Amino acid sequence: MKRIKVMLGDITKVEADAIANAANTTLLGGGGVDGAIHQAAGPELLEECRMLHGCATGEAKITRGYQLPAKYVLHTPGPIWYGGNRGEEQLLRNSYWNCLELAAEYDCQTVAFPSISTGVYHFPLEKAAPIAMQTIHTFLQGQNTVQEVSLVCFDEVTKSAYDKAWKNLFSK
Ligand code: AR6
Repeated sequence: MKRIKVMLGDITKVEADAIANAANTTLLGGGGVDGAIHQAAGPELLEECRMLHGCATGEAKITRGYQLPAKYVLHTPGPIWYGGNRGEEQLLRNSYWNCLELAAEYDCQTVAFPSISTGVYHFPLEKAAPIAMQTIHTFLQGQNTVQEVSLVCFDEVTKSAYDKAWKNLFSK
C-alpha cells in the first residue's frame, strides 16, 4: 500500500532509499537543509556534485549519499518566490515530480523530502504544502516503484502546514 507520511525531524538522519535536497542551481552547497546534507554526507558529496555542472530550477540530479543513512540524494533547486507570477508553482511541482522520477528510475522504494523552497527561497508555506502533497500523490498513483514518501519537516509550523494539506487530500 503506497503512502505519504508527514513527520518532524532532521532529514540527514532519515533512513530512506533517497532523500531530496533543496539545492541551488550550482549544486555546490549552501545553507539550510543543503548545508546540513553536505555536512552529514561528507566531502565526497561535493566532489560528485562538482561533476554535475549545476542543475536548472525544477530539474533534479542524483548522487550517492556517502555518509548519510540514505543511499541516494536527489538534488533539486526549487523556485525562488518572486510573488507568484514567474511560474513558481509549476516549478515547485517540477521539483517534486522530477525527484520522484529519478527515484523510480533508481529503484527507490522510500523517498524523503524537506519542504522545498519554503526557507531562504520564501515560497509561501500554505501554498507550497498542498502543491507538494498533490504532486506526490499524483506521482504515486501512476507507478509502482516508489512505495512511501515522507515529508520531513524541521519545525512545527511547517509540519502543521503539511498535516493540513494531507488531511485536505485524504480525509474527504
Ligand atoms: N532537515 C529537514 N529540513 C530542514 C533541515 C534539515 N536538516 N534544515 C533546514 N530544513 P531551505 P530553500 C528546512 O532554506 O528555501 C540553501 O542555501 C527549513 O527549515 O533549506 O529551498 C540552498 O543552497 C525549511 O523548512 O531551502 C539554496 O541556495 C526547508 O528545510 C537555498 O538555501 C527549506 O529551507 C534553497 O532555499
